Amino acid sequence: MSDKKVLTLQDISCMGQCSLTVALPIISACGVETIILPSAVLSTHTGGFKGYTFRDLTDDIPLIMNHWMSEGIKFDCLYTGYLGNIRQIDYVHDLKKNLMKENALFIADPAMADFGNLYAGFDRKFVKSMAQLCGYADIILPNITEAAFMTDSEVILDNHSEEYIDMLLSKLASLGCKAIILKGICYNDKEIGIVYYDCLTNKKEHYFTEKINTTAHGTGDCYAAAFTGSLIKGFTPFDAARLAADFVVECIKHTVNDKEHWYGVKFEQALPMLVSKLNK
Ligand code: PXL
Repeated sequence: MSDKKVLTLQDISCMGQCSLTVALPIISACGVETIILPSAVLSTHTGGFKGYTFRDLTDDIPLIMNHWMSEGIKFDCLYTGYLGNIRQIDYVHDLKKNLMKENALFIADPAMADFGNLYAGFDRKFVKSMAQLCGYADIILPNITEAAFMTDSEVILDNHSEEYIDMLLSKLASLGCKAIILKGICYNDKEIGIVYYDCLTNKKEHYFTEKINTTAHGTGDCYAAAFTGSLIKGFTPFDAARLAADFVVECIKHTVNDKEHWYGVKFEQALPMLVSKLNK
């Protein structure tokens, strides 16, 4: 029996603890073989550094794909994160068609916005394209801002009502995805949580953790990587969603008191906790 292989397409932000520089170590630490397809190389992420470089690798995507096809290489899971432009989104369809085994899982994290704002360089057209891509996914992992943007809804960042969350879930489901993990749900100011929603059965399961009052970069990427690794290791989607939430809290706790570490979370120090809970 061969071990499962995850292909992940997202950028390398050389400095900044996000996208591939967290996905590869985290999924690998889960014990899962991780194949990377870098969609761009940036000197840093775009969320606070000034004057970053951006080497677009869009044209390499079909070349790398064609080589893998000629080698007969196929994957059990495709996990997409930050994508730099609409052409990259279009190539995801080709990767899915040409490199995935039958019944492979497609996990789409529409990493493009947070705290009510789009990341630098994205516009309405990109959001629309990302929403369409999410329609083809088995599981999508939007935060509240991304969910609201993809469904043309009002962005409400805290004090959520159940009606608001249900409205977002129902509009996201109508994109066509099979399941949703909606992140950043706050029904009160002490807890923050996720909901796992199965679009086929309408089953909804919540999980809450303590809310630490800070804004942390890259936590969505840490969440998606821990979720993907745990799911491929055999956890149910809801158990993987819970473990990923606990992991992110641990990452934030290791970071929150270090004012100089504003650009990411010290996920490395939380990896032992993730691995030990995975192996319990
Ligand atoms: O963490 C998401 C992310 C990934 N990649 C790049 C980013 C960001 C968020 O700002 O700028 C390049």
